[in-house]
Amino acid sequence: MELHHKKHHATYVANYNATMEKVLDAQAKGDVSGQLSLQGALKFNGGGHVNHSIFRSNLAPVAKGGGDVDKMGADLKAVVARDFGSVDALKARLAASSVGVQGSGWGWLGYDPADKRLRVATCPNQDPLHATTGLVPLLGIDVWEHAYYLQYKNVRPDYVNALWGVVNWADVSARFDAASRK
Ligand code: MN3
Repeated sequence: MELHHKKHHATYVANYNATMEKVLDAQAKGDVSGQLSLQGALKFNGGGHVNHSIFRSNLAPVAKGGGDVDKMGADLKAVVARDFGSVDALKARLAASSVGVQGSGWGWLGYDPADKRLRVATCPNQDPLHATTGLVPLLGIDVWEHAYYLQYKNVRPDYVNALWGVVNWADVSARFDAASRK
């Protein structure tokens, strides 16, 4: 996780800032084609930054409540029961979708503001959940190989199952409360 944050996340931030400067430079020159050619890099690096920022606050060491489902707020707990049946059923759905991502990407628990329901979704590469689907991200699972190859080699299911032990349900609940109050 330390390497993941210091190297990978930092690279997305640096590349996003560098791309943004090129966008502004192209804009200053009135170069619309140049601006459009940078959209892919903007989405990839900006998405990498947004996704890893959420991921980082979604996790906590066990000593700080990581993995403790009792830290889940009452409102989120009720909606999880309504939409999935149980917390275990939610975990099973999110794990299966995340493990099933082809290539690199993310699994998400999101909130759909249109019908006020929880959704499990996946995104390829670093596509940011909200900007590309409209779902508000509550809990992200990074299934890029760089997230797990050092500890879990190529065994993505073992990594996803181990992640449940460090999920910060208080953070997931705070995100749900903020999204559902709007
Ligand atoms: Mn990552």
